[in-house]
Amino acid sequence: MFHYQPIADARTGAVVGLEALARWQHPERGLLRAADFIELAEAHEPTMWDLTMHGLDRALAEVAGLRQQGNQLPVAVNVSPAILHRDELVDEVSRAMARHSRPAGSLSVEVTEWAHAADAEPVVRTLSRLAELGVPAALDDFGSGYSSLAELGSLPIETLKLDLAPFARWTAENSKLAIHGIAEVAHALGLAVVAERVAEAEQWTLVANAGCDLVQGDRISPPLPRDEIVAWLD
Ligand code: G
Ligand code: MN
Repeated sequence: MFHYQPIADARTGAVVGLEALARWQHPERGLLRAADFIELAEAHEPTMWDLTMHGLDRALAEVAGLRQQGNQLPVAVNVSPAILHRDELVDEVSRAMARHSRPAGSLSVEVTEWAHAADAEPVVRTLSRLAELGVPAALDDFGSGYSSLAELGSLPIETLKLDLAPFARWTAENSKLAIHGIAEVAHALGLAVVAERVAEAEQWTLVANAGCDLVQGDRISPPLPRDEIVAWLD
């Protein structure tokens, strides 16, 4: 099952998309976040494949028809490099979009957990083919996860998702300088920048002034079940 978190324009606050985040309703432990079980699934490639394919179908079904200011909201699905090398992924994505009558631009993928990538070359091929299909890719958790400058410059991506967590121990002034610099590099490479984990109003102001294009985080909305996000969007 998924919860959905809005991604908004950094200047206007207008919602421009939703990220689907995996959740697991555990009978004893309650609602588990992706961080609590995704690593386990990643260790077993067929499990990760099934989870992602099932999730893709659910996310397309649940977000189809959701509009904001007259525009169809696109949904971003997280995909691990552990399965991005599989050739049949592009056909599966294409079929899922057709099944839900979703046009190009209504789905994107976020590339997570780069450490699990066996080999970059097949991943580059898959991402290029997805882009041709109208499914752009974002590099996830830049700055805190495993994604690095190597991926930033070599993958066919359109968006950089910059995690604000590492800046928690920086001064505001240094954070602003660094985020500004990172945004400049990303823009020079033709990428849009999403600031992730924007929790406070001051952080939103800071990242907007530093040139980030989009914002995501609890300051806008935490991830919510589908029905609650629909109500929130209204
Ligand atoms: O929601 P939470 O903070 O637990 O998410 C932790 C991380 O797990 C995030 O980086 C997110 O992108 C990733 N994640 C969430 N859902 C999925 C999913 O369905 N598949 C994969 N591969 N990663 C996911
Ligand atoms: Mn993500």
